Formats: sequence, structure tokens, C-alpha cells
Amino acid sequence: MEKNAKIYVAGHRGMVGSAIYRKLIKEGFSNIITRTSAELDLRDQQSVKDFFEAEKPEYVFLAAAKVGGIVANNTYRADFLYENLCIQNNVIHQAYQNSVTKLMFLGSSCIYPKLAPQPLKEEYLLTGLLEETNEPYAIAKIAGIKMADAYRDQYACNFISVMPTNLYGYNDNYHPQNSHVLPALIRKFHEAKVNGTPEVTIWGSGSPMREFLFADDLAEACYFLMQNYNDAGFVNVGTGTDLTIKDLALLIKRIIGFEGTLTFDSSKPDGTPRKLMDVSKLHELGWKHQIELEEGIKLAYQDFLEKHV
Ligand code: GFB
Repeated sequence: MEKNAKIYVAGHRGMVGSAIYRKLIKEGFSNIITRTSAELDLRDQQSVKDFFEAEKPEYVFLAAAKVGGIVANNTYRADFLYENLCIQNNVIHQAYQNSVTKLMFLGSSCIYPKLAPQPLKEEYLLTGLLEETNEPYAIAKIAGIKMADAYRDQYACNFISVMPTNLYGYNDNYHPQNSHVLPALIRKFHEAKVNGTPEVTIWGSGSPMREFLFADDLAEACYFLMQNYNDAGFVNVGTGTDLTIKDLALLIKRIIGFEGTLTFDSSKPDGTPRKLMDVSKLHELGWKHQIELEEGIKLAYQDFLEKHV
């Protein structure tokens, strides 16, 4: 990518899109285009068509999506399927129609079968049934991968896909019900400490295992892959290590300095028992994460204190 290349970051206000935007600015790119969702509704076919025809971006990072934690995915099942399909169909098709040089589609580790062998290799896609709580979101993301590949096959478009593991970082969503586990626990432990509440409730059994990547590390990987990966299929992006939700809770508890106890709410879903990415393809391509979990949680907690307290 030339430094004056016209780059569209879709979803630049979200956690991932904003991290990609910051990375591009840091690298000296000067022609980045963005639109808020109020300015451009990516679910609307005509608006997306008009936008691409007017702006003619050369590169696209497709980081716009409807996202949320396990309960949000399971509650708004229709919205997660419909809105994500609309966004990605519109952007990918218009990228083809307007001769975009290269597009990157961002997916999620929930595309893998619920009980796939661990760690998850890219070739395990579509080898088994999905986790029920996030099946609609996963189906949309799988469609996005297949769409990028189909446009590559039929029209020789250089569209690539990247599958990040569970993410956290700056500009995360701290909604009590709809967020992912890591920001949810930052909020719960912080509020319990401040309010002197004796216990914090963790959803599910605490035994599922999850891998966490700081969103700025994902942005580094996306930048690297935009320059170095030009193939069908997709690349996993993660750290290659995971921990139980209980151990994650204990780590956040220690960082925040909450002195009370943990209780587990078995009425809430556990989700997939484990989804650890196999990151050997990414490492072979020449990229590895930098920010370890404890450091990243401290950075995220700082961001939470600045924006939400
Ligand atoms: O992060 P999370 O919502 O999503 O939950 P998934 C991970 C685990 O943490 C589950 C537990 O076992 C939750 O039950 N957990 C414990 C909590 N306490 C909490 C809490 O206060 N809030 C939340 N949210 N979880 C999502 C998918 O799955 O991961 C999406 O639904 C997407 O499709 C995303 O792939 C990355 O990791 O289970």
C-alpha cells in the first residue's frame, strides 16, 4: 500500500476499526476515509453503492459488524444474522463493482465447530456443528469468508479474510448484559470495589477456556496481512494461549484490587468449552502478538476508568 493510497476503514468507531485506524495513522497513511453509522448505514444497499461510486477506495478494511457477548448473540439472533449479512454483502459486492485493489474481511473464532479439536486449525472450518448460542453470528461470518473466496474465484478479486480470537482493548463495549466477558468483568469488579459489594457474580461455571488478544495487536496483524497475504481461505489471529474464565476472573480481580469473593451463576450459558486458535500459519507468515494478557488488561482498565467512570 502506498502511503497516499485511499483506504476505507469500515467500522472505525468500534474497538477493532479504531485500532486499525490508529495503526494506519501511525504508519503515515494520509488518505483514510471513514463514515460513522449515522453518515452511512452499511446495511443499506443503495447507500453503500453510492458511497463506493463516489469515493472509489483502493483498499478496504471491513471491521464493521454487529457484535456482542454470549447473551447478546443468543438474544438478538435475527439481528446478528441479518445485519451482519447485509453489511458484508453490501461492502464486499461494492468493493468488487468498484474495482477495489484489496479488501480484508474480519471474522471471528466462533466460526469453528463447537467441539473441534484444539488448537483450531484453519482447515477445521465446516467440519462439525456450531455452538448454538452464536450460530447466527457464526453463519454470517462463514458466509463472509466464502463470499471473499467466491469473488476471488469468479472475478479474481484480491479479497482476504482474517479470523481473530476473543478481543479486548480500547473503545470496548462495557454494557452489563451485552458485552464480552473481559470488559464485563472489568466493570463488575470495579463497581464491586467502589461500592463495597462483598461478591461478584461470574456467568456460567467458570470452566470454559478462552484466548484473548489486545485489539491493537490485531490491528498490527491486519496491517501485516494486508501487505503479506494474498490467498483464499483465511488466517487465524491469536496469542496461542488460553485460560479458564475462573482464572481470567481471578486475574482481573487482582489487577483491580477487589477483596471479596466470586460466585458462579449456572443459569447463564457457558458457550463453547474451548476455542484456542492454532496460530502456526500466522507465525510462519512472520507475525506474532506483542501485548500479553496482564499488560493488556491494565491498559483496558485504564481506558475504562477514563471513559466510563
Ligand atoms: O465473552 P463471551 O460473552 O463470549 O463469554 P464467547 C465467554 C465466557 O465467559 C462464557 C463467561 O462462558 C460466559 O458465560 N462469562 C462469565 C461472562 N461472566 C460473564 C459476564 O459477565 N459477561 C459475559 N459476556 N460472559 C462470543 C460469541 O462467545 O465470543 C461471539 O458469542 C463472538 O459470537 C465472541 O465469537 C468473540 O467467547 O462465549
